[in-house]
Amino acid sequence: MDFLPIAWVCRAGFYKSTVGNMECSKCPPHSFSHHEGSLHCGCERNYFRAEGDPASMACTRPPSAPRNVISSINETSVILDWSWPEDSGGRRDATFNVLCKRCRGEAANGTSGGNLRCEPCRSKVHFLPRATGLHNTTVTVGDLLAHTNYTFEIEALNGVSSLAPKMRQYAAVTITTNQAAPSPVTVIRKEKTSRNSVSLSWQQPERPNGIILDYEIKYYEKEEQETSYTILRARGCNVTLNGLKPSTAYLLQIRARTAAGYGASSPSFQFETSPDSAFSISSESSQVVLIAISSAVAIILLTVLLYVLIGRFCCHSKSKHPDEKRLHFGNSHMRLPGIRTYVDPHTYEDPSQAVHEFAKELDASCIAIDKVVGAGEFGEVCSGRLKMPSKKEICVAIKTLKGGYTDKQRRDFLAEASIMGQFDHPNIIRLEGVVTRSKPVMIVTEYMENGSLDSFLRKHDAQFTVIQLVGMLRGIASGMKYLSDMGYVHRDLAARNILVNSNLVCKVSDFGLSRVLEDDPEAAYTTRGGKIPIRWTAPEAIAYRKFTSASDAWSYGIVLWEVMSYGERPYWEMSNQDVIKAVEEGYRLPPPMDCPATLYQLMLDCWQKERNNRPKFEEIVSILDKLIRNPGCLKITANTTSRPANLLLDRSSSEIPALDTLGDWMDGMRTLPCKEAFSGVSYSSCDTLAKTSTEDLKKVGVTIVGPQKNIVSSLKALDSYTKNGPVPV
Ligand code: ACK
Repeated sequence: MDFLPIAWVCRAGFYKSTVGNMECSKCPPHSFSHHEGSLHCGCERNYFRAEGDPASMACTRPPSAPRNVISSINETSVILDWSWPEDSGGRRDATFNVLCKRCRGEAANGTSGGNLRCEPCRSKVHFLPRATGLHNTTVTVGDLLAHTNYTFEIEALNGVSSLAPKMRQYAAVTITTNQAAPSPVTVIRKEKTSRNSVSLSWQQPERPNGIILDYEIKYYEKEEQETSYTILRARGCNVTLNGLKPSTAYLLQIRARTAAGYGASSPSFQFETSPDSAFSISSESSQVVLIAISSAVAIILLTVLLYVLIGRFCCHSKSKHPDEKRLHFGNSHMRLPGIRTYVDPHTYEDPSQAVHEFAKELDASCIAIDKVVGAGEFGEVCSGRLKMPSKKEICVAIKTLKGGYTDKQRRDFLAEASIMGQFDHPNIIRLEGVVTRSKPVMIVTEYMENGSLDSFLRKHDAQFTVIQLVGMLRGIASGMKYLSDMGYVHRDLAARNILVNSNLVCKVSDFGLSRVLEDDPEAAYTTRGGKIPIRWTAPEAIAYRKFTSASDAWSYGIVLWEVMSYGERPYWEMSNQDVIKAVEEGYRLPPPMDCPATLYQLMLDCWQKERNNRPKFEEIVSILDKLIRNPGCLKITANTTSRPANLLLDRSSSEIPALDTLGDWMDGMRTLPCKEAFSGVSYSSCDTLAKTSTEDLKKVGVTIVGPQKNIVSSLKALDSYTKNGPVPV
């Protein structure tokens, strides 16, 4: 510290930078002077004065980290946006540096987390406007590699940051780039020329951005200037163009194709065919040349033949075309000719390719989010509007993927869209598209005004006619028939996964593979490890994971029960273990209150232990159609007043209860070993039941005389009921 030699010295906490009679100044913020006569004030700990800062200026410190970093990925470029640091450090000269790192390992997307090994990005990565000394809070980074993890560290700096390297702070964001078309082919070589052919080879594009499916080779006579051209495709990096004119200049362009589409064309490559004279032959040597040509032709023909054969073999063994990657799920149903088959997105080498194969990429600017309507495992479910250019605005539901997700979570989230995008049916929720190139990642579907079927029914307890309920059930069955025809097994069919629109149309939703079950709060872990929604699942699927359309039919029976009981919980508060045991022992849910006997019969058929005896969805649709056409068949209810509604029925019992009422008769039917004999007829024609004789009953094993009589007279009463309305029985 310097001291003034005269009496007018400044006291501690004050300073005077020049000698003279001027007044002492108070030390500016974050500075101090402990001694009298200070010429300037020193900075407090962790505060600094940059070169050129006047003594009157407060001491400052480096800024805090930038905040709220948002990344918007567009194929292989990303726009990074962030907010100013909360603490500027007391200065106004903040700038930002962006450091790019290419990372391998499992990324925790959107954050700096995850288990990543990173290295500095290649010098080819471009920053716009630049990587360092940014005055604004945004930068565009281009020419990244496709499908690659990057971490960007955004550092805030100011005039004193260089004085305190340890205090420098940055925010980090990790992203994964999307798929992108391949970069252009740049190197083309002429291998061989003749008067009417040329052989060429080229180098794979520098950035293939995926697996190159093939190359498109376009060529034309230079003079014709592209008015007519020829296009060839090649799988490898070479081609021979035949049928060319001698002594002619040609221009050629090559472009590579991946699942993301075609890349840009190569610059035009010029070549010329040999003149006619090159192959003109003297009369003396004509015979020799003729022999040589014939041999060459024979060799070429042989080569072509071999090439075709090998090509075919290769195509069969390793084609990557999606049509050839169809998975036939464990479905006992025959594939119908002309009906497309579901493609499992996980058969794609990169499942995120599948999403672009089956789902339309939407521009986030076309979507307006209105409000949050629910929560999914991956993020919020919102309602909103979608306005596509030159299309009418429509209401949509938007499922979002919340930040901080891992690559796997992103893949699983988008797998649902890859699956949904393959379906097109009025009873399957329609996918409008996905947003994957900006954040948040979204799945956009049609909007279903009445939400999930289970809560909708609970809200409207006993408010619908049976025909309305059957109409809803018919829709669900029709959607399920479509799925089973496609070879898709839902595995989580339940009223909570059915959505209802304003016209009471029900649509099957919630698609995915293992994810569906991970996502479902009803799903519980089984002893074999998987997670299964026990109450909705067929015994063979619980016991040994035999999920088929027949196990979906079991679940459909449970949905039928849920619908007819207005959203009651199947098996009430019984534990999952008790449910498994009871079902295994042959017990089944009883008919819901006021449930038409025919519908209860359908439930019981869906719950056949032997899965091949369960009705196919096609049959269920046809049964429900018949019921809708013959509503009289819905008038007989399966209720018993004497038995509590929350007791399971023992289907295996051979004991036939006293059959005093029509309702009791229906109950009796359910407990008979002969029930199967009646299945089918009961749905289609109530008359048929009435024609059943004691002989018929004997044939199906009802040999006890009392019950026989009761059943036959009950059948007659049933016939009369459907024709004439209620009669005393
Ligand atoms: O019963 P909800 O209102 O209907 O609550 C759930 C919530 O999001 C979580 O799944 C609602 N939801 C899901 N998809 C849609 C859709 N497409 N239209 C309307 N609501 C939906 C669902």
